[in-house]
Amino acid sequence: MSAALRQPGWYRAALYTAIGIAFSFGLSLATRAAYGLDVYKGEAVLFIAMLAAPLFFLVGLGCFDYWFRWAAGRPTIPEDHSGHGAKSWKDYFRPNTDHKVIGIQYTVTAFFFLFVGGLMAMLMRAELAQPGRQFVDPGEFNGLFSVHASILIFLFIIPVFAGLANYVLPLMIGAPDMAFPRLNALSFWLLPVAGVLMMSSFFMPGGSFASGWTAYAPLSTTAPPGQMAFTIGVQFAGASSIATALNFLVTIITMRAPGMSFFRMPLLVWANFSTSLLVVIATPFIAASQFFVLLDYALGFNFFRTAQDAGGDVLMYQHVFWFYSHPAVYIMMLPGFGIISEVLAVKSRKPIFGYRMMAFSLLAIVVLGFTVWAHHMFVSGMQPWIRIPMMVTTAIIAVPTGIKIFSWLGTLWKGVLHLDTPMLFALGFLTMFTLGGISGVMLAMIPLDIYVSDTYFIVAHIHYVLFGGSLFTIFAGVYYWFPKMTGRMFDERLGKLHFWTTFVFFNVTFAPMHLIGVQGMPRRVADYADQFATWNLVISLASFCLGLSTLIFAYNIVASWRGGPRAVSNPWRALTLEWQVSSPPPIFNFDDIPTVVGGPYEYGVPGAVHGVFKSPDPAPPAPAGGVGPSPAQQSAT
Ligand code: HEM
Ligand SMILES: [Cu+2]
Repeated sequence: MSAALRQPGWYRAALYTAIGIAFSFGLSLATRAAYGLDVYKGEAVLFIAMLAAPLFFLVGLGCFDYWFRWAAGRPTIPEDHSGHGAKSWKDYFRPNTDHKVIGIQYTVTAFFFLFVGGLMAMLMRAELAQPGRQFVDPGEFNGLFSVHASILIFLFIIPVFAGLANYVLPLMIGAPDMAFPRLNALSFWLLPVAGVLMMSSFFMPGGSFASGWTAYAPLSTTAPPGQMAFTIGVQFAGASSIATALNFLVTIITMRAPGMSFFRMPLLVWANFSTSLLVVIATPFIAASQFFVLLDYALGFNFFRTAQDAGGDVLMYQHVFWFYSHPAVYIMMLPGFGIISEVLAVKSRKPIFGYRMMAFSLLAIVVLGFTVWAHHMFVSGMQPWIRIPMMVTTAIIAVPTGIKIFSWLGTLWKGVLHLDTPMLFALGFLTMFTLGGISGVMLAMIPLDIYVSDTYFIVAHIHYVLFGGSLFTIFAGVYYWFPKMTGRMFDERLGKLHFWTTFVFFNVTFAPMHLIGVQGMPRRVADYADQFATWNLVISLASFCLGLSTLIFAYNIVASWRGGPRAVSNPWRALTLEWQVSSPPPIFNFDDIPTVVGGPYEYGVPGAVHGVFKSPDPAPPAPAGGVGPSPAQQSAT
């Protein structure tokens, strides 16, 4: 037992978590005693524990062992490559530095949060099925929609894209791993911490955080302590995405295979390159805003507090928050754009129409994404003139997005379409995201925005974009790379059933929300006027069916992973590099170093090749279990 407690792993993590709690308890008591305050204050202990315990947990788990030894000048233990790759399902429950294992850990964890967040949505819809009070009181309802939205944004969409890219991106550029494998593992393990914090807020005194995922001050600086579960949880999730983004940037810039110039990179790589730029520039802003809230809340600073002439400025919170959160909507869109480009080109056997414009439009979105934040504040009392430039830039950002839509349509045009599951989700994405984009352009117009602000029209828009947009691309991507990741084929009939049930019930759930929104049903309410009763019942019933449809997906994935037919290395006859190796790929991705000789999408062009593989003559063989550093590891240390 004591040996198990010294080794990094779950036992040591439990021990260190306990130490972390004891430490925060002691720190709080000692500091309060030193300042002559009441020695015990539950809230103070809780806050320090929320910060300290997760960090102790990560140390115990072994996330920092290597760096601690290195910092102390002691001999570091080089990554033991016998731990690379996963041999049984148990290997997914400990830190691993293989990008393929991390990719799956990320993706599965994120889907776990999708189901948690989805259950909360079902509870909300149960409450909203009829006017009046059914299951939860208004306070609990506020908690439900806040945690629902926060979990789905910070712990599902953003990380699941990082997970999929983690798996396929190094393969696509011909690299043996990510640039910083240890940092990669740490990025993943920060996520469960954030998730546990957010979900545990339901058990905190005063209830879960209930200020919405936007956590506007001064609501958030005066809420019960559960609010800190958001404030601190977001810090962990944000640190995770910043670390991953840096990892992607360095990997893409420095680890491309010979011949892989920027304009030979698959668009998925371009998409993650752009997203990572957005993440490293924007995410520090939300980190700062939540840090200020924490200081206001716990220590009585006055960034946002205006009470008793503290001198704070609440409007400032909104500016800083949206300076992150508008770019964040593209953090939630661009990786999906990449997935769709892969799927559409392969499944219509056509080169991507306007490949370079596709890449440039991604970069244009990165830049323009920072110029529009105040369109979220049209009704919040800014200088009226600021609204005009914000309306204009918001309309302009639709241009690069439009370029992408038309390029995809151009790719489909006269293609040989293979309407299987990934393709159906890609086409579903195209239509649904376009509708979400149109309601977005409508919302950019100040007069309309003022009219529908805080109504169900917003809820409709947000779900067309995030569910019909992001989630459809995620499904497309999971089905598309499923054979590569698991070595198995999924059940095509169940996949199609999943698509059609999702598509139909998605529209029945969210389309009527436009209507009741324009008619004046306010958002974020647990109860509503009788005139909206019929539509709300329809919406609730459809949303339950929509919830059930994801069970088809879950069943298909689990059953096919365990017992589906074996996948060949390239079931879709795709050209990009990840399909040129076995399914699943060898431990270090490539037995022979690939050389890239052409574009990634030359489908239908006779004799076109993207990459060729040749053995690098008598050079050292690829490292096998436990001996010698891999190229990835050399660059990591
Ligand atoms: C079964 C599907 C879903 C249903 C029935 C559902 C339902 C709801 C409801 C009732 C709200 C509260 C609306 C309000 O009054 O503000 C909400 C908010 C929200 N949902 Fe969902 N949701 C679903 C799926 C998703 C997914 C997949 C995502 C993202 C991936 C998502 C993201 C959000 C966000 C960001 C908000 C907050 C909107 C805001 O108020 O700013 N939802 N959802
Ligand atoms: Cu925005």
